[in-house]
Amino acid sequence: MSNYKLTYFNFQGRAEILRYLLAYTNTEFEDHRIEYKDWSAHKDAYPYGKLPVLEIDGTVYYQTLAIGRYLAKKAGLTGKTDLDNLRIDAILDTIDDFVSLYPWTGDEKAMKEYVEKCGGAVLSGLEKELGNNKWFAGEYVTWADLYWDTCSESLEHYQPGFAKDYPKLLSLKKRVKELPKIAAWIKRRPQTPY
Ligand SMILES: N[C@@H](CCC(=O)N[C@@H](CS)C(=O)NCC(=O)O)C(=O)O
Repeated sequence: MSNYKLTYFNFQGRAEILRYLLAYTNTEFEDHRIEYKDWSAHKDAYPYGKLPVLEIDGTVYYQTLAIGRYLAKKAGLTGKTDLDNLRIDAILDTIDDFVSLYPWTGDEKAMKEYVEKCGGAVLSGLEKELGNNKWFAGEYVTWADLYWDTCSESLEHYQPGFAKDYPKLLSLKKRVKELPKIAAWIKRRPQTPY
């Protein structure tokens, strides 16, 4: 069995999708967390000075979505066809673009303005893509559903109620959190404010 070590900061953030995917397959992993205040002493040791990274049997892999796609394949959480994957990947990228450009500065005015300016198009687009389906892919769950939950959780922390006008997206979050393996992870994961 391979040895997994996931390194990130001591919060959910970008690494949480990877923790979800590992938990979903009951994969044991070292959940290595660096305190942000200590980061400057470690930064140079990581590819491009960024986290998260996943070490698999001692080899370091980086970029959340690349690692996530690898784990999602193993978890059976990718699309069933190439075209399903094309659509799922587009949703993942849309969510990722939105969170990547979010001003994670704690500056309330900047965060509010960003969601006002860009949030409507993204959130109403995602709500429309989901429609009355249970999952973004339709009948079956994929890691795009999980990514929506983990990313929106961070946004919700900084801007409570940011998705309140999108009930379908909110009920999708609930369904993700009720997946037994995810529910068990949420119960046992280290408690951090976000
Ligand atoms: N696209 C990259 C982004 C990585 C990234 O920007 N990570 C941030 C944390 S979310 C980081 O390492 N920040 C510390 C720094 O840049 O010094 C990924 O998804 O892995």
